Amino acid sequence: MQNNLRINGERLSWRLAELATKGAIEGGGVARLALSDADRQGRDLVVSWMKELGLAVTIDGVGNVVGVRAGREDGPLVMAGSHIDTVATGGRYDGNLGVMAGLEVIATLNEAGIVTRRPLAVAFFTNEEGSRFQPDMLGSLVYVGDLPLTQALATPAIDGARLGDELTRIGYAGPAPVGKPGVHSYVELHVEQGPVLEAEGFTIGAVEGVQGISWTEFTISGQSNHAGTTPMRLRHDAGYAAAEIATFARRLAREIGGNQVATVGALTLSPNLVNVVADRALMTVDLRNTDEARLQEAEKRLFAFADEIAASEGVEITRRTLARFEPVAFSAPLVARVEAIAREFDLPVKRLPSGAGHDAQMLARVCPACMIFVPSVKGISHNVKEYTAPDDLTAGADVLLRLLLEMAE
Ligand code: HGY
Ligand code: MN
Ligand code: MN
Ligand code: MN
Repeated sequence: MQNNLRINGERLSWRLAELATKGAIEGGGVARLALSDADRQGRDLVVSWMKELGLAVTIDGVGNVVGVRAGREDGPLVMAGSHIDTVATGGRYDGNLGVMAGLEVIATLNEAGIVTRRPLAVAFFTNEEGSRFQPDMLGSLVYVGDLPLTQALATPAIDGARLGDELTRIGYAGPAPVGKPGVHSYVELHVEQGPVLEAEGFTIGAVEGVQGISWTEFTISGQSNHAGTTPMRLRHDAGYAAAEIATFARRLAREIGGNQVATVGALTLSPNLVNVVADRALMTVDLRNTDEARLQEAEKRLFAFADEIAASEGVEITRRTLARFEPVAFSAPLVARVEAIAREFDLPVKRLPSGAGHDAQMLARVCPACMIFVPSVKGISHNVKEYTAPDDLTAGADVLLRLLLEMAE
């Protein structure tokens, strides 16, 4: 009976569409920055669905929400999860799919009257994206006990708010303790957010791990001056120094090779006026690589270049690490099961690393964890045009259902 069990794809798509109305933006995307009002609306909707499905809902000190379905026995949780916060130009699938598919699994088991041996859980973690508060995956890092709650609550947002105050403001500062996860195994369904599965004609990705991530914020202080009267040799131009660092980062990615990526996503100049040499620049550089040694080499060269530019332009450059996670390998037996189940369902499946960070990489610190990818159309994500075909959403959720059933017996 259980082997033929499949999820209800229409209901899954319906939930995703409903959730996407919370923080909906032009173009069909979603803006639900962590702990914003839109995030609260999304949280309230998902919590109401968890309760409708009969889950026992707990909220912990950093706002992580876990819905538990009792098993025939007590014990560690077999968990599906992800995040429902988004970037400011987000799509409706990044993170949301893993949580909605988890709820769909619960609904399917409720309908089938199946009670698993181990308890099942569906979780969403606070601030996975790391856009508003850094680091990313902050909530799941606290959940597994590797970031102290007090430190997390003191985290400043890029808009100046304090994480703990925002949590209280939206009513999600919960009583449940953090750092004692009690998870037996963790499976996260997620859109690939890259071009590989679609380009090579695969439906399922058996994700072998997550690449290393290094986020650095540079503050460049120069001297504001008149754009017309100041000779070039007398300038200490923070804007120019920032531009040099940005072009160096792009060159670095090419030179380091492999799957090295480098991104300058945030760059603000002040006073940001057409006729004033900038005296201050604030910029971020996101470096990633599956190979830790290469990632360290990229960081070393970037920091050395920044020191050179500081000296040659006569500006002061300070840097702050916003996030730094080494590459993570997922549980080999679980990755093999994702592959085997996909094959059993006649779904073309490929093993691949994840270019994006995910909560699964934090859960992997405390239990066997894995991820299931489904294709992103044109590899687009962190963009309102993010899209995954309903059949692929359903296929991924069916693989999730089967793997959770295996883990929970
Ligand atoms: O940036 C990331 O990899 C993720 O979306 N937090
Ligand atoms: Mn995500
Ligand atoms: Mn994301
Ligand atoms: Mn992510």
